[in-house]
Amino acid sequence: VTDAVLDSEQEVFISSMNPFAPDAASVASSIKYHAEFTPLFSPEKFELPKAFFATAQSVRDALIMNWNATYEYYNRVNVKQAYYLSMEFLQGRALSNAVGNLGLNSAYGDALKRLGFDLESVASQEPDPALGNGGLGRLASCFLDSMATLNYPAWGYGLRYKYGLFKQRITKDGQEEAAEDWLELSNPWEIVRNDVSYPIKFYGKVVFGSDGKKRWIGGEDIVAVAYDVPIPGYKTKTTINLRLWSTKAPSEDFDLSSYNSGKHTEAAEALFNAEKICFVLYPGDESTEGKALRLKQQYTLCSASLQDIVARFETRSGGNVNWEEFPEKVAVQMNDTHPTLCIPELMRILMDLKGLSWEDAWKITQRTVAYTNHTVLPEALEKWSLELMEKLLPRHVEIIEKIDEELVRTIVSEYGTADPDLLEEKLKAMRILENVELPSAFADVIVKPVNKPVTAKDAQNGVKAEQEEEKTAGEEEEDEVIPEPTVEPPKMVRMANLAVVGGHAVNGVAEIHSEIVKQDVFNDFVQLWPEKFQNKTNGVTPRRWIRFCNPYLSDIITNWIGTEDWVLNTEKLAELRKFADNEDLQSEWRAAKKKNKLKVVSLIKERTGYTVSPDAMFDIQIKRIHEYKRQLLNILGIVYRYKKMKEMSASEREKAFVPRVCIFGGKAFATYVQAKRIVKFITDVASTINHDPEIGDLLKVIFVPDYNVSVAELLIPASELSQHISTAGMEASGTSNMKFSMNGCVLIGTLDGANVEIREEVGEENFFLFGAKADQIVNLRKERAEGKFVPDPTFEEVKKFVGSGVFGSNSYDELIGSLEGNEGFGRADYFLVGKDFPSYIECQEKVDEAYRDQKRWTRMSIMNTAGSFKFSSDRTIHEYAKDIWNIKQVELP
Ligand code: GL9
Repeated sequence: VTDAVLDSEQEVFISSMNPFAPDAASVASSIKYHAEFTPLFSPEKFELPKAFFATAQSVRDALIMNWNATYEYYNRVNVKQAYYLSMEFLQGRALSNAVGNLGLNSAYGDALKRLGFDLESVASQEPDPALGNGGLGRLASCFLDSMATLNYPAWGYGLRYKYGLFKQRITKDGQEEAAEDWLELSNPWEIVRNDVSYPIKFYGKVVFGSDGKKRWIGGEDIVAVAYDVPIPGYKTKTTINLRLWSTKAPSEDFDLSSYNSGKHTEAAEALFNAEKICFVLYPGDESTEGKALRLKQQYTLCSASLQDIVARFETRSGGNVNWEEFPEKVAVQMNDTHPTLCIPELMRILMDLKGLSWEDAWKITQRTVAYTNHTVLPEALEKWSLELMEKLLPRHVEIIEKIDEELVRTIVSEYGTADPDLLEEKLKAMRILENVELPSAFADVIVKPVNKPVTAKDAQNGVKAEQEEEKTAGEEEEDEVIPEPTVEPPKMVRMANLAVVGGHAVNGVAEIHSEIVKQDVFNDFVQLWPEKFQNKTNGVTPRRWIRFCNPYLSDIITNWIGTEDWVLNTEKLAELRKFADNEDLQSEWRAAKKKNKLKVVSLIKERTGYTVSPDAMFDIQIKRIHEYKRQLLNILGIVYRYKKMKEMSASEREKAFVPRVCIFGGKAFATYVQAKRIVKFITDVASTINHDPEIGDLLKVIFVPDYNVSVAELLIPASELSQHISTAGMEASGTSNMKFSMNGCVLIGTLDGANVEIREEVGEENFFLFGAKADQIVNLRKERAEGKFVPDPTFEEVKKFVGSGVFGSNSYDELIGSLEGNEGFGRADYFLVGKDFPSYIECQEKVDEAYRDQKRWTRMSIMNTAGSFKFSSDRTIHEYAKDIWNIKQVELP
């Protein structure tokens, strides 16, 4: 910026920029400066979208100063740094969060007032970046906030998708998806780093170089370019980095002569091929092309990030590189199996590019990487076709084969050959390569064939068939009668097994989940390496999820416990317990809830057209639509309630039921047919009940379209009851349960995921528990499939009611059929909706009873906030730092 464009006020702002103390006047001049000189909109008018961009640019100035200082300091002190690699970061809007973390709320609030705006409406102009699908991506973003806040030297690495998670529209046919062009008006928070880019290769072949070393040559070359997003900590100068990669073709790949001869599409083919890798978050992967694209995405993330990490390690070593020190300077955390290619990629870099031996490279790799498992659903434990991977990443397959061979050696030496059945079982469960011949060195060690032949049809359906089988377990095997020629089953690479073998730590995300991981999913590995397995119960950032999204409640908490320290030390929230029955606190508490509910009343009106009463209980279930999360149980409970209401007189009804607004939100994966049927069913039920004049405010059902982080920030503070009702053992943790509880919402839930620990912390009397326990599920499913299960009459009644056509001509056969026993649509109620239905209904009656006594309810609400100290992501990050990454906090001077 030249002096000519700086007016005097701007100069004052830049030179006196203490991010903790600029006054409204200097902030206003900085916003005006950006409105004039950051050329995104017409210079004449200062209107809303432009006001947002100018404000964001001005905040960015403050962020960049701290971000540079942090970067420079880490380089100088050369401490060990952790890198969180994730295919997803569900960041949500950044403006209020950045202003809040910098402690600049009143400066920006006042400055914008001077310019004729208010901070809240300016902030609401920001597109909500959704580079994630749900809990896993949002967790990554909460972790970044905690890393920065706690002054941990740590970065995030991800991909910069051009289109984020789809926009959801609700029509009379249910959910429709549209592309989410979050970059349309540009992204003020990112800094494109044309100086930071790396070559990425696909396809090609492996040859021996003249030095006798392996070389990966030929194929398709693309370039990954870094886009940096500064992540500010709360009340600290530390501003860490989220580095997102975007892909492009090397500039020489544009074929100018083809272009000039009129072949425009062909000329630009290489460009498109490279750029399409980062077009969308989770491209549909039913097709082979889709699978290849997803694998390319994963490899791009791993390769670019590791090249970058290695380059920084070399720079920081100052020309004196000692590779053995690598794990003392670098920790890499793999967020689920998606970045598992880190393992062969680090091996490749160390051996092929840096000249290390296999043994040295393996030791370094294992000590560097660690793996977090986020789900036990078999369809989410990724497997890649060996054939596809061999084509796309031939050198990595060689490395994986060798890792598999070493693993076979370990297994054989551990279990011996005396009991071939045992050995076969172990190899089958643990090998990285599935349906692949044993390495030649072991060919005669094992007498039995490791892989059973399957039918051609099975082979064709590959993993898909296996996943479907898991999803729809209980289904009769139909194709046994027709004899078919047997063929080789598909050869697969099991990424979870690779992650367990290649990393030094494996963790689950809640106590019960980590137990299931140990007892069930990776039990064979636990027997070999018990020391690898850990638990790290998830957490959420109390900055975004109370302090900023719920200012009314935050002020009350601060007043009653006498300090705002609780935002950093959530254990202080426990002090609220002693005031739980205090009438003054109780009435302030209720008033705050009411104010938050009023905001949601407007949101509902605006998004759905329905008018709801702020005096009714707000009962919320917001999460991805999935059968295991059992939105179907919730809506059938509502249907049952409605049926009972219809059977009563008006006065009976009013006595029997507490008025409720039942709110749903969430997206169904575009090709998940059953989940989309659930969305459609909820909206059909809503439209019948909401238009029933007899029912009025006693019951309203709302599906809030296009659920995202910003919507959650409005709904959670307004919630009174929230539903976390997954089939026990299936939700690894859940994180919205923590957000709700923090905001004084009472939970109804099963003993699943983090619910178990939340209930322990807030007290069982402040949690509505129902349903089967995780250790009963296998047996219950078996009984169900054997026809031994006798459904409760209430369940039969509700299904019949739905079938009678009250909710429109659609009979919902596929939906309700999935809840039947071992016939009908073949789902045999895998998620045990029928089993848990009566206990759910009974529990909901207890909820009504508790809510009628507002003193009791408010006490329960306060006890939830007071008991939520454990669920801060600060606690989680401290545990990762100490037990897995071995990194230390470093405060900037
Ligand atoms: C998930 C689990 O299902 C959740 O229970 C868990 O809280 C989060 C974070 O650990 O991870 N795993 C997973 O694949 N998703 C999760 O939410 N799914 C999405 O993010 C869509």
